[in-house]
Amino acid sequence: MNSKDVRRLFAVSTMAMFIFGASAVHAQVVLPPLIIDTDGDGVQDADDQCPLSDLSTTVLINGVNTGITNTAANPSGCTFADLVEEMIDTCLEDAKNHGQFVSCVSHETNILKRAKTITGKQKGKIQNIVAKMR
Ligand SMILES: [Ca+2]
Repeated sequence: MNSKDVRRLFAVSTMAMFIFGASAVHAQVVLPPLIIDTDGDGVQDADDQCPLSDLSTTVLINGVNTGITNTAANPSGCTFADLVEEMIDTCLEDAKNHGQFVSCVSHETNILKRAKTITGKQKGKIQNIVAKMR
């Protein structure tokens, strides 16, 4: 290899490094974003307002079956059982005694009945279970 060939090889190598080198050196494997859906309800945790949804077939309150059919998760990732649990928890937190707790749940279930989310019979079942809670 004479000096002309060396210069040509150097020029070609430099050009190749310029064209391909930078991208080759910095090439990274781009993985698809990791999608985590802890409760398997189809709403990924990042968007799930209830990441540990209750996916039972019926709504349970304090372990007692209301007989009310649970729903699949809504677009926010919450089932009807999740919403009932949240209602019960909120009433428990806000009430100073059992009477206030029962009154709170009664008020909330009246709203659910007016919105036709539950029937009058289902409202009665929830209120009956809650009245017996200690
Ligand atoms: Ca969920």
